Amino acid sequence: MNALAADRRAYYERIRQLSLFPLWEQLHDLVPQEPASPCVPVLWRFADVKPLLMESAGLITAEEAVRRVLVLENPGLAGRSSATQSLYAGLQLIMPGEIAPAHRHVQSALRFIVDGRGAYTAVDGERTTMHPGDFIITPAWTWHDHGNEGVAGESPEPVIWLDGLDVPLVRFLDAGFAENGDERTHALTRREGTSFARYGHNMVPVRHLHRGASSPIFSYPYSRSREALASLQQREAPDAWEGWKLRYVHPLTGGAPMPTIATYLQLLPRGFRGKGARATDGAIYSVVEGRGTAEIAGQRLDFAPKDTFVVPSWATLRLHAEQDVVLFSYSDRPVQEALAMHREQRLDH
Ligand code: 1HN
Repeated sequence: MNALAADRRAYYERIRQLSLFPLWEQLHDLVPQEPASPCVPVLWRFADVKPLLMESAGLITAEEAVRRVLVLENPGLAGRSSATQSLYAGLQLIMPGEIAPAHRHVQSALRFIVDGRGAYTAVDGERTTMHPGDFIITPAWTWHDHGNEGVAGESPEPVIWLDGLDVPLVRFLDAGFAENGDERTHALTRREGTSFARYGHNMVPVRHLHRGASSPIFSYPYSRSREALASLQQREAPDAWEGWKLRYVHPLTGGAPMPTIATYLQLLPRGFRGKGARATDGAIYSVVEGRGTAEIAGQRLDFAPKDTFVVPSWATLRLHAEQDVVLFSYSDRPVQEALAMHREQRLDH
């Protein structure tokens, strides 16, 4: 070490006593030329996770666990309960007859129903029956509880859904509050289907209009979203990057259903070989239908229905479909757009 380097070292040591350090040693990491996320591409096969989730039902009840969930933690973000830097993902199991008790929190949540029938979630006084492929929201600070009463006339089934929350984002902002309900279930104040009747048909009530940052629609049923994609498939050519891709909307604003999370459903036709694209919003994908491959930053992940995978920020994604493929996905794009920092780039191969 020359004299100058030794002087610098000694100086750094001295100023560290006062919680100071020289920016010039860190500047390149603090202001990268492009996103350099520690988040990595990763896929969880449902065939691997389901048996482990079922095993957990023998170890703990939903009631004791409060939420019986296996967290899908990105290996690049170990110990942080995060799928991407801003978003959380987990697979939640509710067995027939169980209740996951009422609570509310500042974190916004989505449920994407993956497996099984007969469960419901109650949000802000209204119950919604869950069907595979339904996209359900739990807006910030709304009371919610879940249960599984089964389908009349059918044998009871375990029900599994993907939870998506803005947990890491809220933690980053140190803005989290939560409360447990006094009762196991929160009182119902509206009959099932009321919100969808009011807001789910390209119409809204003339009086008593909902005012809120989150959508007044709690459930976006798969049957309706899937029908829209099937109809587009018969009418127009797919986009070369993403097939037919639709965004779920807050019916009163046209924006995302919740302020922090955007959600999408897309269809890729059998044999589709998508061109590459990247975006600053990393995303979590849930495979609804079909097998295919996601090539993410050069890594090939073969997916099957009910699998979950993560595309990190600014990683190039190419999608290939062996069969007709339907993908649900969510990201923090509304946050990046509100802050005027969202970017995407489409490659021509
Ligand atoms: C939560 O409240 C639920 O209500 C699921 O079902 C997963 C993960 C982290 C924090 C809160 C739920 C959650 C969660």
